Formats: sequence, structure tokens, C-alpha cells
Amino acid sequence: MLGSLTAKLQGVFSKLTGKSRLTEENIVEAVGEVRLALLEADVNYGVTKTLIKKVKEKAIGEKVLQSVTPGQQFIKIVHDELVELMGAEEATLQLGSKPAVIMLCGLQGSGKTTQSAKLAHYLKKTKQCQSPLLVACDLQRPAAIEQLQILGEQIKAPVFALKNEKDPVAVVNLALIEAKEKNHDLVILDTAGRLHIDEELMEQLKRVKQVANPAEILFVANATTGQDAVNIATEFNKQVEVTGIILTMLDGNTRGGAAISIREVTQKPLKFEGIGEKLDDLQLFNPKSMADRILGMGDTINLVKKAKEHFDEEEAQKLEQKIRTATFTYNDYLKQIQTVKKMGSIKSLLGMLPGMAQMPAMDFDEKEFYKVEAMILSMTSNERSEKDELTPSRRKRVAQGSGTKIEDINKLVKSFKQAKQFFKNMPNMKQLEKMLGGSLWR
Ligand SMILES: Nc1nc2c(ncn2[C@@H]2O[C@H](COP(=O)(O)OP(=O)(O)OP(=O)(O)O)[C@@H](O)[C@H]2O)c(=O)[nH]1
Ligand SMILES: [Mg+2]
Repeated sequence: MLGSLTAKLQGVFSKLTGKSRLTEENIVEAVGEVRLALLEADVNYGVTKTLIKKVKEKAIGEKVLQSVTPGQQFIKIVHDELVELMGAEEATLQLGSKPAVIMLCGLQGSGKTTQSAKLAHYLKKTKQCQSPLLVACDLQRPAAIEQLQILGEQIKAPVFALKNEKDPVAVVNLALIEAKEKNHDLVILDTAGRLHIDEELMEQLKRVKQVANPAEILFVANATTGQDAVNIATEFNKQVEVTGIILTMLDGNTRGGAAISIREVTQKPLKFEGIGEKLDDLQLFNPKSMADRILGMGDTINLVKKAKEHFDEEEAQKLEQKIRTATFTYNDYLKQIQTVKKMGSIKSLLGMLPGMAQMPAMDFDEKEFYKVEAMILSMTSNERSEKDELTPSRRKRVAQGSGTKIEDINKLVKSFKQAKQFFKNMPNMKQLEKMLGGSLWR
């Protein structure tokens, strides 16, 4: 994502870093190149103009000209301005009294149905709701109800639908009664999309809004459509007054234009971002993280959040102890693999590290990693805990069970044994201090 904008901006910055000092002249040149890069990334013209004006004013300010790291200072100015444009801080949902209603709207294929389920899942996971009800208000597309039902099943949330009804308002009315009766604390309305904005759709949304009185009306914008997304958001906002924006498809080939300009143009906060097709692929929109990603600084903000969510501190300490005393088993390998897997694909995790996303040869074969998981899963519990030695006949069985070759098992066993040996031989802290003739912590 954002590849070409990031590369262009980094090109501008690296030219400046090479300069011993900044002059008004090279600032003007750099600012011009940033402007071009933004416009090429489909950032709104007016937004680009304002941003560039501010960057120029700050950069020409005396402090930067005298700075010892002019390139870095310039990057910081651009970073700060981007953060400001995208809303500065994370925006939260204002759910109000229960059951809170959230209505999702947007054009066809922008990701409304998927985000409805992702959002229910996210709010449950973060304990902002306990019992969400998904409501199928898209009666336009024949398979829409079924799509929501499948997603609902996956996140274990009930779906309210009326198969033969034509009017979404009738569905919403009954859904709200059901929500009260069954004590749902959150109701999410998945509405129909259209190819273009049309009056009938807007009228329908207005009527749904009137009966549902949503606490939040979130416009779902496909980030890969750049300024189109911004213009459509403006129109939806005019008609139904949205309370926030969910930007989707940020894992795809986006140029960054929508992310940078949509808040400034609509004056509505960016609340979430969709970063993939899986139900876990929704996160709070964080302006600092987005600016980091645009400038090629990785995404450490979300990486740390993910790690906190999935790693259990107590478990980590236990593991550290096991490693130090070389008492870890295949079970610990398995647990680690499964924890990392829960965080997402390894490729996407590596991409969150600063500088990694731009590495041309970031080729990591995930299959090898998951092969280890399959091999351990094919072992008996005694083999996993090393109570039973992996004899040749057992290795053959494990290979068969995991669809791998006996050489793969041999390799795993060998590297496992080597790792244990390594930690067994490693001198402990006390020994190390003795060897070095004093305390390590002087
Ligand atoms: N890569 C990627 N795909 C997504 C994301 N969000 C949704 N999708 C996919 O985009 C496609 C369209 O999503 P839907 O949720 O059906 O979109 P919709 O707005 O409900 O579409 P209509 O109901 O036809 O108006 C589906 O294949 C989703 O799996 C995302 O953040 N990233
Ligand atoms: Mg849909």
C-alpha cells in the first residue's frame, strides 16, 4: 500500500539529508516536489495547497534553517502537518444509551457488509459491547442477507433479517423491537449500496436514519478510489450527515489521496480502517500511524497494539524461564507459532517494521513457518513434550501426518536439539560475571 507516494516522499527527503544546510532555495524545491507527489497520489487540490503552505512557512522559519539535521527537521514538519490534517488523535465512537445503533452507508462494494461484522467483532473484543445484533437492511442485492448471515455466524453474532420484505424501514422497526426484547446493547445496520449516488438510495437512508436514530452514521469509503471517495463522502454527508468515516481496502493498492484529504474536506473524523478481508482486519484509525506509513516509517503504533493484544505477559515470562533453563519443548514452539499467527500474516507484521515495507526483497516464505506448525501438530503429546523420543518410525509417521518429508522432520529435530544445546551451554549471569571479573551492571 501507499508504495509510490512513500517512495517519492523519501526521494525528496533523501536529497535534503545530503545537504549540509537548508537554504530557502532548496526548501522551495523540496516543497514543490512534495506538492507534486501529493497531487499524484490523488490528494485533494485544496488540501495539498494548504498543507504545502504550512510546511513552507514552518520550514523557512529560522529554527529549521539553523538546524544540524535539516533533512530530519523537514520530515518532522511534513509528518506533523499530515497528522494534523488527518485529525491529530484517534477518534472514538460515541455510542450513548443502549441499545446503541450504528448505521453503515456507502457505495456498492465499498465494504459495508464486511465492516458491519468486523465492527461488531471489534467492539465485542474491546468490551465496548456484549451482545451486538446485525441487521440486514440491504434488500437490493439478492445474496446480501446471506452474506451477512455467514459473517454473523463467524463472529457468533445474531443477524436480523426479513427475507420477503422490500422496505428496509420495516426491517429496522422490527429489529429494534427484537434488540430491546433480547437485550442487545448494540445494533449495526448494514445498508444497501449503489453504483452511483441516486436519490432513491438517499431517501431510503434518510428514512432509516429517522426511525433508527443512530448514535453513529459511518460512511464506508474505499481508499483505492482516491478523490472519488472524498467527493462521494461529501455528498453522503450533505444528505444524511455522517458522524465518521471508515476507510477500507488500505491493504490494497492505494495512493493515499483519500486517507490524507477525506477528513479535511468533509470535516468528519476518520474512525476506523479496514486492512484486509478477514474479520480481525479492522483497527482504529490513528493519524500518527498513518503519517508514519505514508512517510515509510513503518507502523510501530499498531504493531505494539497487536502485540499487547495477543501476548500474555505471564506466559512470556514463563517462556523466558524455560529458554534460560533449556527446558522448552515442542509445545512451546507450537504456542509461539500460533500466537504469531493470530497477529496476522508474517509478511504483514514484517511490513510494520520501519524500513521493511520498502525492502525490495522482502520475501519471506510463510509456508516454511507453517510447515513447522503442521509437523508439531502431527506429533503425539508425549512426543511434543519430549517424553517419547522421535525414533525413525515415529518421524515417518509425523511426516506422513503433516504432509511433509522425513528430511523436514530431521531438520526440525536437529535445529530443536541445537537450540536446546545452545541454551544449556550458555553460561548463566553469575558465571558470566565471574568470567568477566566483576559485575555486569557496573
Ligand atoms: N482487501 C480488502 N478487502 C476488503 C476489505 N473490506 C472488505 N473487503 C472485501 O471487499 C468486497 C466487498 O465488500 P462488501 O462488504 O460486500 O461491500 P459492500 O459495501 O457491502 O457491497 P454492496 O453490498 O454490494 O454494496 C468483499 O469481497 C470483501 O471481502 C478490506 O479492508 N480490504
Ligand atoms: Mg453489502
